Amino acid sequence: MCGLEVTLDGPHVVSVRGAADDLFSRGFQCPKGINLGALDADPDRLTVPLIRTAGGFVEATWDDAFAAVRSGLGEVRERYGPESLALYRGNPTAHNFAAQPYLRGLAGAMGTRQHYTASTADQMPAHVAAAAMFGSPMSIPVPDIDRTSYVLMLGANPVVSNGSLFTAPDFPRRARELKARGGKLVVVDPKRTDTARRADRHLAIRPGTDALFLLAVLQELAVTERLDPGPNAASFDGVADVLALARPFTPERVASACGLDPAEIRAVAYDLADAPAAAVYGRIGTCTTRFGTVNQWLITVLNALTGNLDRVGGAMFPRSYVRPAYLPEAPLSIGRWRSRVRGLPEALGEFPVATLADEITVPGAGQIRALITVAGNPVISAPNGDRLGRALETLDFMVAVDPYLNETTRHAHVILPPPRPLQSGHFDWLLAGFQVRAVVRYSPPLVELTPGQISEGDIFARLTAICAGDDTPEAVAAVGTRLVEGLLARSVKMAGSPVEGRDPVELAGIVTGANDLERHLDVMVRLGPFGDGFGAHPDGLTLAKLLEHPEGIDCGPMEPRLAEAVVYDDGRAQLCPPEFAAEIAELEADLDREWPEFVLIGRRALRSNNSWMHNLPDLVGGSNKCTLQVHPDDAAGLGIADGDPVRVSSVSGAVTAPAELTAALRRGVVSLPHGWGHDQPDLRLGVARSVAGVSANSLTDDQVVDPLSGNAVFNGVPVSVAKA
Ligand SMILES: Nc1nc2c(c(=O)[nH]1)N[C@H]1C(S)=C(S)[C@@H](COP(=O)(O)OP(=O)(O)OC[C@H]3O[C@@H](n4cnc5c(=O)[nH]c(N)nc54)[C@H](O)[C@@H]3O)O[C@H]1N2
Ligand SMILES: Nc1nc2c(c(=O)[nH]1)N[C@H]1C(S)=C(S)[C@@H](COP(=O)(O)OP(=O)(O)OC[C@H]3O[C@@H](n4cnc5c(=O)[nH]c(N)nc54)[C@H](O)[C@@H]3O)O[C@H]1N2
Ligand SMILES: [Mo]
Repeated sequence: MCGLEVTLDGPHVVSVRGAADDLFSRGFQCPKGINLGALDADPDRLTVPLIRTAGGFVEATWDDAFAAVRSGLGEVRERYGPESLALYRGNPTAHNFAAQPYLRGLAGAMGTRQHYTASTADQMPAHVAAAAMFGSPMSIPVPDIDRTSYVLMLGANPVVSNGSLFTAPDFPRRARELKARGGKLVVVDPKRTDTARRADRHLAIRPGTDALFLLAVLQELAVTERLDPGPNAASFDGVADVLALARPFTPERVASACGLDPAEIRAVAYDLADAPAAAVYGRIGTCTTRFGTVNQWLITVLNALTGNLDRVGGAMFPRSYVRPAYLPEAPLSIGRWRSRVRGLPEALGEFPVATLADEITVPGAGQIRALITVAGNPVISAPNGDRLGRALETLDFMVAVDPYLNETTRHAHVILPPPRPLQSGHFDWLLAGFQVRAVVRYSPPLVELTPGQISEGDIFARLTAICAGDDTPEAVAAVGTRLVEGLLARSVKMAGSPVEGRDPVELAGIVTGANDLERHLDVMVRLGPFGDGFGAHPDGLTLAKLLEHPEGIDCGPMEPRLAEAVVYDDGRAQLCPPEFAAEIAELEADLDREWPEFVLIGRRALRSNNSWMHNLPDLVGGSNKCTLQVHPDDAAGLGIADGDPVRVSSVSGAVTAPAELTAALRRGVVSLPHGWGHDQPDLRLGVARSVAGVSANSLTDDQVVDPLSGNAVFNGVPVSVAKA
C-alpha cells in the first residue's frame, strides 16, 4: 500500500523508491517495497508450469499442465464427489488484483464446502466479533490515527508490520504526529517492541491474558462511573449485560494472571476515559490466542462504552471505495455448518486451517482427496505445519498457483506460476476497506506479457472453467466476462443504485479497461461510494481517472457511519452476544491457574513477509534472523549464552535455533519468528535454503483453537527450553 516509483530499462527494473508524490504514503517505503525489483527478477521464480513425475518436477507447457489438472481434479471428483475437493487461499490472495474477483467464482465452481484461507491463521476473530456485534463481518473499526489523541494498542507492532486491518503507511510518522499533537500511545505487549519503544507507556502483559486486562479496564471505568457511550448509546444493546460480566475482574483480581500492576491498569483506564478521542486496537497478538474473539469483542466494547466507537479520532469504520453502498447485506451468522472431523464452526464460508490436516487424513465420506492452493504456504504458516506437510503427501491430487517451488508447492502434482509482479496490475481489494484515509490508487502492469505467458487472471479463469466442467476457450472467456456483467445486471435492478433501470448492455459499452480485470475494476469504482455512477455523479471515480492519477485520488478521511456498519434490521449493535458471554466462565479459570514456565510468542521482522521473501539476498540477514529470543535472566538460569543452540519443544514437535538474549522480552516468554524452515528437499529457493532457519509452526498446536472463530493459536504456546 506504499506508492513506489519504479524505473525501468526495457522490461527490467533499474531502481525502486518510495514515490514522494504518493498521497497516501508520501515517499515512505520499507525494505520489502524497495526489493520489488529483486522479487521481480528472482532467478528462482518459476516461469513455466511444473509437473511432478517419479523423477521429480519437470517443466511443462501450459496446455499439458492444464490437461493434468483437468484429469487430476476430474478423477477425484468422479470417484469421491465434489466434497473431496478443497481450496486453500493464502495471504497474498487478499492483496492480489486477480485473485479477489476470480477466486469467488473458482470456489463456487468447485462445488465444495472445503474452503480454507490464511484468515483463520490471522484475523478471523475480528470478523466473527464484527459479525456478532454488527451483523457484518467487515464492520471492523480501525483507529483514526491521524485525528486521535490516545491509542491503546494490544498485540500489534506497526512500526514493523505497518499496521494490519488498519492500513496506515508510515506508522512512525503518524505516531510522531500523534505525540506532537499532545496525544499518547500505549502499547500492551509481552515484548518491548519497536512500537512499544516509541510509546508513552508499555505494559508487558503475560501472553494470552489480554481479555482479563480488557475486562479489568472496563470494570474499573464502570465502578468509577467514567463510562460514557455518548450519542451512539441509543444504538447499543447489552450494555448492562457486558458490565455485569466484567464485575469480578477488578484490576487487583487480574493483576497476577496478567503479570501487571493494578495501578498501571487503572492509569491506562483513566487515560483512555479522559482522552478527548481515543481508540483501542488489537491485532495478531490478540487474535492468534485462545481468546482471540473475546479479545476483539472486548476491544470494541471498550471503544463503544468510552464513546469512541464511530467518533472522529476514535475507532471508525472505513468505507471501502469498491463496495457499492446499495448492495443489500444480510446479517451473517457463524457456524452455519461444521467441519466433518472436529465439528468446528465455519466462519464466512470457510473452515479453520487448523483442521485441514484432519480433513485430509481422517477417512470417511467427505475426506479431502484433492487440493488447490493459491498463494499460500500453509506447511510453514499453519499450526503444526509439519503434520500438514505429511498430510499433503497423501493427497490423490494437488495443484498450486504460486511463483515458487517451496515447502507447500513441493507437494503439488502441478504448479502454475503467475507472471512477474511487474507484469500484473495491482489493486488491493481487501485493504480498500481498512484504510485510515480513502486514497484510491491503481497500478497497471508496467511490463507486457511475452508470447506464451498467461496472466494470473487467465490461470484462475481456466481453473474455474475446468472445475465447471468446460474449459473450451469460449467457456474460459465467459468466466472473465461474467466478472464485468454480473454486477451490472444486478445493479440495474436494484433500488437506490445509480444505474437503476438502465440497460446493462449500454453500461457494458461505457466500461473501459485493457482486460476483464481492469473492466471489473472500472465497474466497481464507478458503482462504489465515490464513483461516477456511470454518469450520475460526473466528478466521481472511474478507471480512466485512476490511470491519470498514479499518485492517488484522495476521497477524504473516515466519516461516522455506524448506521451503515450495523446491518441488523433494528439498527442496533449487540455489545453482549450470548455465545461470547459464555466464554467468560472459561476466562475465570485463568485467574488462578498455574502458568507454564515458558511460553512461545511470535514476531515479525521489517525485512520479512511471512514465509516467502527469504529468497531475496537483501532481505535476509541484519535484523531478519531466525533466532530464539530469550530474556537474559531466563538464559542464565538455563545456562544459555548468546548464540548457543537452544532446543525448544512442545506437544507438536521440537526445533533447535540459536539463542538471542534480549531484555526486551518479558521473563518466561521466548520468541521465534514464523515463516522460516527452508531446509526441505526439492525446494527451488537458493537463497532461502542457505539461511534455512526453523519453522515456529513445528511447535504450534493444531488441536488448540479459539473455539468461537476456529482461529489458530500462535501466541502463548507452552514450550520447554533447554541448551541443545
Ligand atoms: N515486515 C513485515 N510486515 C508484515 C508482515 C511480515 O511478515 N513482515 N506480515 C503482514 C501480516 S500477514 C500481518 S497479519 C500483519 C500483522 O501485524 P501485527 O499484528 O502488527 O503483527 P506482529 O508484528 O506479529 O505483532 C504482534 C505482536 O503481538 C505481541 N504478542 C504476542 N502474544 C501476545 C499476547 O498474548 N498479548 C499481547 N497483547 N501481545 C502479544 C508480539 O510480541 C508482537 O509484538 O503484518 C503484516 N506486515
Ligand atoms: N507461528 C505463526 N504462524 C503464522 C503467523 C504468526 O504470526 N505466527 N501469522 C499468520 C498470518 S497473519 C498469515 S497472513 C499467514 C500467511 O499464511 P500463507 O498465506 O499460507 O503464507 P505466506 O507465507 O504468506 O505464503 C504466501 C505464498 O504466496 C506466494 N505468492 C506470493 N505472491 C504471489 C502472487 O502474486 N500470486 C500467487 N499465486 N502466489 C503468490 C508465495 O510464493 C507463497 O507461497 O501465516 C500465519 N502463520
Ligand atoms: Mo496476516
